[in-house]
Amino acid sequence: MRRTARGVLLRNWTGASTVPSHGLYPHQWSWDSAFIAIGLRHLSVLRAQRELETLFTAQWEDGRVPHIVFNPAVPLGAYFPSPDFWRSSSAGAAAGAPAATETSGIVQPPVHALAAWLVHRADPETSRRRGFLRRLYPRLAAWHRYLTDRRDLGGGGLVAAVHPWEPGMDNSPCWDRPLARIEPAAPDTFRRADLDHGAAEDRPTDLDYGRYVRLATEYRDARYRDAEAPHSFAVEDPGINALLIASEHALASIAAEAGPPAAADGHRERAARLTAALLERLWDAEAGQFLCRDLRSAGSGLVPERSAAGLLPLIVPGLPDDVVTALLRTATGRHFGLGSADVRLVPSYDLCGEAFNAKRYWRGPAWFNVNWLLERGLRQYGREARADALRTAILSAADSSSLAEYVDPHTGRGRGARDFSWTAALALDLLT
Ligand code: 9YW
Repeated sequence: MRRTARGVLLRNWTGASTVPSHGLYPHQWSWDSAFIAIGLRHLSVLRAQRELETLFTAQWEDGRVPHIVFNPAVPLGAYFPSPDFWRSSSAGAAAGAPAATETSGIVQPPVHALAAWLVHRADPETSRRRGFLRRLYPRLAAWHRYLTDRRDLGGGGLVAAVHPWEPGMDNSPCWDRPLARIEPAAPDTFRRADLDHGAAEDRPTDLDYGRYVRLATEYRDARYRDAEAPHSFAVEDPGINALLIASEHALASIAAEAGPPAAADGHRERAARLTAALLERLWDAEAGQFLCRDLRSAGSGLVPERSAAGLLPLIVPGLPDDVVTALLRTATGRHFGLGSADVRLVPSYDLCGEAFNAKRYWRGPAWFNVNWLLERGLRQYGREARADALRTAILSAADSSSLAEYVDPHTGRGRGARDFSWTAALALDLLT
């Protein structure tokens, strides 16, 4: 297993970063790289550092870290939307997009400071010798500042996603309502490349894609300036915000090690403020989990759909006991089935939800990054036996599915791409 996972990471390395999967995703993805670095640190600390450094060379001057950094050697038709769609170097110039590298203009969850800290810890000596954290710290701080300053669209102290791709869970049923208001782009104005590699029944629908394209076009046409963009999709997602908080804690440790030491307190305070806002705005005691808030609905209400993103705050330190207890009850209950005989891994979406589909991407299948985060959260809250069982289940599903992109949560059968980088990386991490 260890050998297989290493082999995948070696083959998916392109010289300065790692592709999520050669066929389906032939560029560099933001949160993938963070998870990949967490695994790569067990294989080569230098590569793990490089993975993050490469991503951050594509950071925009406004602090945003784009969700895709395009590899210029890959033909345009290999992935959609391609650089000629995003046009970052021209349309993004006002927001400070790099001139020499093409990127997307949206973001993904901020797992990077957490990853950087874990990479540092794997070999502090090499990290210090190379000035890894010293160089990365200001970039990570600017990245978090972009999110907290420019993306607090609801004014309540949380970060809003402006596109369903931003929380990294493209077609989650949580987006169905907010997306229903979006007029899809005409199907003949774009060509999907994902269907060349994946089965249509496993992927988002054409209607979904029409809406993704419309929203991305609107943002691009506003030159990626958050103050001016219409942002007709604006959702506070518990996953993004929980990862930001975990990363803000990591940033405090990074600042203490390699930044201005006084900054550490500022990061801890920011983490505390974000945690309070998360509890205040997204916790639903009746549901026993965190929900998404749709900022564009009348009354800007919580979305009554259970996504696994609503369990991810388990990685946030210092949650009140009653919240942790309720989250565990929900995770182990009928909606997510953690630890029950007929559920192999925690699904991306409510097993009892109307929209549940065991095959279709983020509408049911179990994903390895989500389960890895939950394993970490369980351990943080002292649920060692549950964490051990989940670790075993993750490793067994990773192995039997040939390191699949995602699996059927009931059977563990692999779906989507195989030899998927973050599956390999996170399995390697759990093995070490
Ligand atoms: C796409 C690369 C990315 C992940 C996302 C996942 C998918 C891209 O693949 O989005 O084309 O749909 O949803 O989380 O980062 O692995």
